[in-house]
Amino acid sequence: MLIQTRHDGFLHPVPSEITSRHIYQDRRDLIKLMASGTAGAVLASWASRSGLAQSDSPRAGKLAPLQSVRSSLPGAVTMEKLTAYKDASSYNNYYEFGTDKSDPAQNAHSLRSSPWTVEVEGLIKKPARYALEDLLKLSVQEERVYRLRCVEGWSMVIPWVGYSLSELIRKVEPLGSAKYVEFVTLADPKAMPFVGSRVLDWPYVEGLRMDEAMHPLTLLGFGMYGEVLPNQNGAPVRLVVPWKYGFKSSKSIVKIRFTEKQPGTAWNKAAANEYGFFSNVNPGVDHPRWSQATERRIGEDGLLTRKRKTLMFNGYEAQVGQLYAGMDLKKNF
Ligand SMILES: Nc1nc2c(c(=O)[nH]1)N[C@H]1C(S)=C(S)[C@@H](COP(=O)(O)O)O[C@H]1N2
Ligand SMILES: [Mo]
Repeated sequence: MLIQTRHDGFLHPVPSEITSRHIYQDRRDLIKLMASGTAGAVLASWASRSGLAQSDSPRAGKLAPLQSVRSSLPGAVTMEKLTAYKDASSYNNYYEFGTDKSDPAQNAHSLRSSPWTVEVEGLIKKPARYALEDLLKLSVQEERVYRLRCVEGWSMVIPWVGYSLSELIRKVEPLGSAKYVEFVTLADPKAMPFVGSRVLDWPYVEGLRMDEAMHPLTLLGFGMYGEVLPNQNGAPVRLVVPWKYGFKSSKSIVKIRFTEKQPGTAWNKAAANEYGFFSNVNPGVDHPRWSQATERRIGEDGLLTRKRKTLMFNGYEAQVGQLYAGMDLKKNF
């Protein structure tokens, strides 16, 4: 089924793969934007997105829909072709469920993502335990189309649903002494066959500097492709930090802790010379065992497909470059 959007020849029909609820919300946003006079750019993006969607529909699965509005944040919606849902949900890193890319999709059905609570604690005025339902309602759910670049050399373009982590951080009122944020993820040996193995130190922990955590592009994600997250992508709540290597985007978060000292992180503990705390995407700083200058976009794997050049900060330099002004990024990799 095709849903006709506008008839001035500017917009294309939108295929039904994008849920009608989604379209409806987009149209409402569009009407608001038209009233505010900023619709031009959005119309252009709409046109190209629907055109791309037609040529390669990133068909979503059959999970619960998660309503969202398209983000208007600068840099939050790349116009690149979306990775197919099938690829984004079957080629994963989630070591708690195994180390092969296909393991998480095969094994993560044992993850019970409901009921779920996230404890927020440490150097804040308002420590709290958030039930997932309350966390979901804390702010407006936005759709953000981010590139995600894995440290292993592949990348995807995924429409995430969530809101800026900064919304939650403001609510809990960090103390002046809070310099870092630590993200602790679920480590349930009953549900997760590799917890207990010696590949990594469990639970999987990640961390950000306070200004990175507060950056509006840092997303607390609850969904993708207009639906709640599949388990293998980190249900029910994960981080998405688009200018950093994928492993900074911790999945299935159970605790967020504000600290004065830089937290130890899973991959840094496993191999400090290979994975630094910052892990910003940087084509100029190679991994000790491979180059980071290029990447393979999942879904573009033809024989003649050229690798893509990896961009500084994964292409988000205009938005986040300032965070690292004056820092030696070869040392602080
Ligand atoms: N808890 C947890 N989070 C994790 C990982 C993991 O093994 N465990 N892998 C990371 C890595 S290496 C990547 S590339 C991304 C992959 O996210 P995706 O599968 O949704 O694309 O998740 C990150 N988050
Ligand atoms: Mo990764």
